Amino acid sequence: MSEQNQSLESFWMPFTGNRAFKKNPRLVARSNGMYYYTPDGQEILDMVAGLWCCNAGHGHPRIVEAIQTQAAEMDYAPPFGFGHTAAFEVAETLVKLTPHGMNHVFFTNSGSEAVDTALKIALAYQKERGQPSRTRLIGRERGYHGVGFGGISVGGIPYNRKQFSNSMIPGVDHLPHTHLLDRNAYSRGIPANGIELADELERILILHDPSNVAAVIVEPIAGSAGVLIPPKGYLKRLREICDKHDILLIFDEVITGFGRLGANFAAQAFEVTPDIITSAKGLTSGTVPMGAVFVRDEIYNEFMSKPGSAIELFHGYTYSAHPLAVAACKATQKVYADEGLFQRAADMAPVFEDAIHSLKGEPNVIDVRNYGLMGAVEFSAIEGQPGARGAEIIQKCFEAGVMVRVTGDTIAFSPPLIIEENHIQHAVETLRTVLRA
Ligand code: PXG
Repeated sequence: MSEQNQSLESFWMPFTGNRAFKKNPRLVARSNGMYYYTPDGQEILDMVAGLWCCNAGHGHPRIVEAIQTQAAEMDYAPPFGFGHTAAFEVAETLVKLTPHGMNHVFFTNSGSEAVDTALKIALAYQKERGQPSRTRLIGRERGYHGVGFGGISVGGIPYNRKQFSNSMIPGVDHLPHTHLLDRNAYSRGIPANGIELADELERILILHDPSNVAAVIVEPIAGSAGVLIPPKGYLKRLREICDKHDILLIFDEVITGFGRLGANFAAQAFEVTPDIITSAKGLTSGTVPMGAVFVRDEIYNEFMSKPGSAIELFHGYTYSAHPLAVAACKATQKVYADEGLFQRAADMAPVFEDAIHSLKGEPNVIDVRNYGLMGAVEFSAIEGQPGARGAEIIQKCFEAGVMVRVTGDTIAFSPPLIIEENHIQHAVETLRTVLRA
């Protein structure tokens, strides 16, 4: 074993083929603005915002300074039974970004924790309001809701479930996914076909009886599964069905929140208001781990309406509203607002759309799709080797100085919102060259 291989051995890497990676590592050492830099100084254009999270770009001086200052001022504050003022301040700032009537937020440290928190709030809420039979949860095929037991149970990525198939939480069902390649390939923005897939919710509800269902959870745009954009009218239809049967609707906005779609949240971009929004990633522009769960006032008020002053929700984390995360979040939100980055995402979206759709007709391309600053190019699989083409393409892109994300044979883009036109052209032309080679 070479010295380098030995030094990579101890870290059991997440969601990575460890053996393949350690034979051929893709290492980064530094980041700034739109770029990563490898240990030997090669510039890598970041077309995924790290992992869909660094929306303000890397190393923003105001965010860096806020974190440094906070580390010196107060390293940690206990959130159970104590508080620090900046946590309350940032909560007030954040709830102003949500749709009307969602004025309360619960802090976590990740998207996975946000999802499990949201599911627990939904279940506890149904009990609190006297509907204890509402225990079932409904997710969707190809959904990604993190890696907690709740998240993988409502999630719909087969590999993420297979190793744990006997340990899922009970009483979960799944909507069909909305990826209709044959009918919607090469859609620009919202695909025209497939609203009827939302009606599958009615069928599932008839099977289980709506009075047994607590909540439905979906990503407004499925990210991890390869940027699956909801068909026209689909999310509104889900909302209508949930309303009809008094069921909570949860939007998992871990990726779609904080400007990714050119709006605060997908809820506003698609004009559909859920009852609960989960978020993370762009919340702090990926700088310090943090997640947040926003709830409608009726939910919070239900918990607060009982007499007495006992604990209302038996849930929380040692690091909920960690001072470093709060400082990073405050600074990040200020940067987003002062630099108009959500509007910038909206302004750049058509440029991005035109650029990636120019890849139609390149070798093995079978679909291009986009919304806001999220996009994907899907390739035909090599026969008998699903995922092999995708893996090869990201490796070649990395060698050519562009970081993209792969899922199966789909390449995803989710760049920092500070992206400029020349970055978009460079990334697309690099991919084109890789495809033609
Ligand atoms: N919900 C959604 C919608 C996500 O995209 C999570 C929950 C979980 O967040 P944490 O912070 O626990 O990782 C995510 C995370 C990929 C990829 O390959 C996507 C995510 C994470 C890692 C990889 O596209 N999303």
